Amino acid sequence: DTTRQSPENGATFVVVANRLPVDRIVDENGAVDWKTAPGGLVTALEPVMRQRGGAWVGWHGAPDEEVESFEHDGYTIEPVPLTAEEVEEYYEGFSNATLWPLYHDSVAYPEYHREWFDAYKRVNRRFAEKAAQVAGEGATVWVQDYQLQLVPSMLRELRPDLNIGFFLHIPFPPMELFDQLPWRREILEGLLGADLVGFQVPGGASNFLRLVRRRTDHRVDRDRAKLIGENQHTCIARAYPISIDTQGFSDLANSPEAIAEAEQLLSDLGNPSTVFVGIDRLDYTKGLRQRIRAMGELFAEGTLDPHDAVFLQVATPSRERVEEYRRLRDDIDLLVGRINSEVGGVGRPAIVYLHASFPRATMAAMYRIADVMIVTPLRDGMNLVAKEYVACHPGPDGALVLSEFAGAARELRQAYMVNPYDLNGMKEAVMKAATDTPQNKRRRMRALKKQVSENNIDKWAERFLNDLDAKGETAPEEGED
Ligand code: GDG
Repeated sequence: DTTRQSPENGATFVVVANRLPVDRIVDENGAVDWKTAPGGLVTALEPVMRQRGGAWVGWHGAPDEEVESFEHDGYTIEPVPLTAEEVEEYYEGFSNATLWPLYHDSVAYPEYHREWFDAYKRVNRRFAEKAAQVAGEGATVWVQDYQLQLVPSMLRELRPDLNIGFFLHIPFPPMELFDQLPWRREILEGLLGADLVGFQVPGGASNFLRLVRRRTDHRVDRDRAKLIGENQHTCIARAYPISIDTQGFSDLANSPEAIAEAEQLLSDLGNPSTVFVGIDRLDYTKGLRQRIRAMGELFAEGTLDPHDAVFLQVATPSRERVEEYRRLRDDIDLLVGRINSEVGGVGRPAIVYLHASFPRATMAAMYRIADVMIVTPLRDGMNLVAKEYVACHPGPDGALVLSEFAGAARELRQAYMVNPYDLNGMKEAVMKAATDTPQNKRRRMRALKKQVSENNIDKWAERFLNDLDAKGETAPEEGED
C-alpha cells in the first residue's frame, strides 16, 4: 500500500533525489552490477547519508525495471521505477530541456510541452508516495533538486507529521525568467509545501520569495512565507552554500596512488612547465565553448607556447540523449580539432581533450598537476570542481580562475575572477593566474584553502538540518538579505 500513513518503524531520516547514489548496470551477459553515479549531488550527499543512516529514495538509472530495496553503506536504498517514456518526458524533457536551461539564465532555449509537465507531476507523485511509505512518524525528509519541486506539497498532504526540507542545487532564476514557465504557480506551491527551502546563494532565496509574493496569495515576511488555506504552516527560504568532504579529497590527493598517478600524467603530457586544467560535465552551462576559444587564441597568438604549456580539458559524458548536449559535443570536437591542427607540432597537442569519466583518484591527480585550474561556467548553482581543486592541490602554489557566475564565487573570493562572456578579459585573467608572483599566488591559495576547510559538507548539512529541526527559531545568518 503506497499511501500508508505514519508507519511505526519507518526511517527517521530520508533523502529523496531523482537518482540514487548508485546506478544499476546490466552487461551483455545479463550480469547486474552497481556503479557510483557521477555528479555534484551525489558527491555532496553520499557522505552525509553514510554518517546519518536512514533511507535514500531515488531512481536506479535503468528504465522499465522494478528493483527491490536493499542495504548499502549503512543506509537503505529505496528504488523508484520509471518507464522509458517517463525518462524521456519527465527527466530528459521537463527536467533537462525545460527547467535546466530556464534556471540557468536561458543560456539554451527552454522548451515547453504540456505532456512533459504531466509526466513530471506523475513522477513527482510517485516519489512523494514512496517517501511517505518509508518515513517514520515525525521523520525528517530532505527532498533534493529541480526534478522534484512538487514533492514537498504532495508529501505534506500525505504526511502532515513530517519535517520537510528541500534543497535546490542549481540557481533559482529571477522573476523576469521564471515567469515564462506556464506552470510557474504550481512549481511555487509545490516548493512551499516544505518547512525549509534551501538555495545555494541568497539571491536564489530572494528571487523565490519575491515570486511567492507576486504570484501566490501567501503572505511573505522577511525570509518566510505564511501559508494560507487548510494546511497552514510557515515555509522559510534561506541560502546554504554547499561544499565538499574537504579532508577526504585532500587525503585522496595526498595518497601514494594519486601522487604516482600525477607523476605519470605529467610525463604522459611531456612534462610541460605550465599545466592548465578544466574538468566539467559536458554541459552548455559550463562555458566550454568560450573557454576553449580563449585558450586557443592564447596558443595561436603565441602568448602560450605549446612546447611548454598544455591545456588538459576533461568533459564527462552527460545527458547524451538530449539534443542540445549532442550538439555541444560536436561543437567542442570541432573546435578542439581545429585549434590543435593549427598550433603545436607533431606529438604535442596544445589542447588535450578527453571525453570520458575517470575514477576519483585520477581526478585528484589532475587537480594535483593543475598549475592553473579554469572553472568558467556561464551560470552554475555552486560548482564543486572549484572547491575540489582548492582541497586537492598540494602546497600553497596553484591558481584558480573562476567565473563570477558560479555560486562558488561568493565564497572563493581570492580566485582570479572572470566574466566568461568576455574573451579578452578571460585571456588576461588566465595569463595573470599563470604568471603572477609566487607571493601573490600563495596568499590567494592560502585564503581559499582556509575557506574550504572551514566550510565543509558536514557543516552544510548540519546548518540546513538544524534550521529544519528548529523550524526557523534560529535567526538567519548575517549577510543573508
Ligand atoms: C550540480 C550543480 C552544484 C565530474 N567528472 C567526474 C567526476 N565529476 C564530479 C566532480 C564533482 C561533480 O562531479 C560535479 O559537480 P559540480 O558542482 O561541478 O557540477 P554539477 O554536476 O553540475 O552539479 C552545481 C552541485 O550540483 C552540488 O550542489 O555545485 O552547481 O550544477 O564532484 O568531481 N567524478 C568522477 N569522475 C569524473 O569523470 N569520479
